[in-house]
Amino acid sequence: DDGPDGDASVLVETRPKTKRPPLYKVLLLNDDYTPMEFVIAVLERFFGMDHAMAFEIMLTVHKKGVAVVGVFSHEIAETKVAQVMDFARRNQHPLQCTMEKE
Ligand code: TYC
Repeated sequence: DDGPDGDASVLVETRPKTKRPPLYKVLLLNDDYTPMEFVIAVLERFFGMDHAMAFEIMLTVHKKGVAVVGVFSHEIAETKVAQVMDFARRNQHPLQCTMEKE
């Protein structure tokens, strides 16, 4: 305590600070040219979705303009974005994939 003797032994926060790493949303963006089947293939190949889920998410992006396709650590999110961008470029589609902190 901090009595008249001047001993300022102050009790402080004892809760252990378990710092969790920040998570990142990976976003897929709509465009007018990438074929729907290609987007479905991307979601199956890089995000482990089955065909029905991939179709549903593709349609969401097509209708809304953007959708979150996964949430990952910074390193994994960066890898997913790079894989999608590289696959799209190699196939000459303008598909865009980005990430943002959650
Ligand atoms: N809008 C595209 C089309 O009509 C399909 C599409 C869906 C493209 C999702 C990109 O992220 C995307 N062919």
